[in-house]
Amino acid sequence: MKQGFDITDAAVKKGEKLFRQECIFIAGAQRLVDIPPMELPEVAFAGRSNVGKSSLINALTGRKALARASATPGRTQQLNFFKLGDSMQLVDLPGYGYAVASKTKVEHWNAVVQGYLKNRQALRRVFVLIDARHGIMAADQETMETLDKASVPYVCILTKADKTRPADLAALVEKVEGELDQYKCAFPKIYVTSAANGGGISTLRAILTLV
Ligand SMILES: Nc1nc2c(ncn2[C@@H]2O[C@H](COP(=O)(O)OP(=O)(O)OP(=O)(O)O)[C@@H](O)[C@H]2O)c(=O)[nH]1
Ligand SMILES: [Mg+2]
Repeated sequence: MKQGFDITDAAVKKGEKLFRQECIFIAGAQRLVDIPPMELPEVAFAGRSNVGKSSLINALTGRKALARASATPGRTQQLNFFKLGDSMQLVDLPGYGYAVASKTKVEHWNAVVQGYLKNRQALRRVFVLIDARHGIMAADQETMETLDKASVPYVCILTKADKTRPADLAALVEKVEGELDQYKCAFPKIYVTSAANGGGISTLRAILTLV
């Protein structure tokens, strides 16, 4: 078991307080030039298409449809910026590895997301979401390498934990944490969540107070 954030009762309470603030949609950017000015510290949610980025933002904010989620991959087609009180901005990124979209579209999204991740000075931390049934895949590795090169710290989050058996989940956590050793800017410990049953959400809220 790797050393993680210090999630005390006080940190959990602080996290709940952080997310009791209103969270509002402020902008959707399809191109780098459309990205809103930097006002507050930002945290972004990255990951393969359908991994559960939008659902996780909804679970954190306690809103059912703040970020639009869908069973069909490729739902989020722009960078969506949400302002959480006066504390921070949450950024829902389009997913990568969405094979059904045209090649031109995929290349465009990759360029916009990569451009954002590399150049955004307000970006404090990225959550790289990984499906608890699949582990780290090639597209995740590429993102993590981009973040390493840009020196942006990131935390890997396993999503959809409700879809796995506890023993499989424990084995995957160990495997993924082992793989993270080779990534310079990855937080060594990973966190497990389920937007479906709320597992891990209060811990993640607490972690967000430490940004
Ligand atoms: N069982 C379960 N399903 C989930 C969970 N999180 C998301 N889903 C489902 O997975 C599908 C994709 O969720 P989204 O939140 O839209 O995924 P996304 O990563 O935003 O996808 P893109 O916008 O296409 O990149 C939806 O049908 C969600 O209901 C979870 O924790 N458990
Ligand atoms: Mg989405």
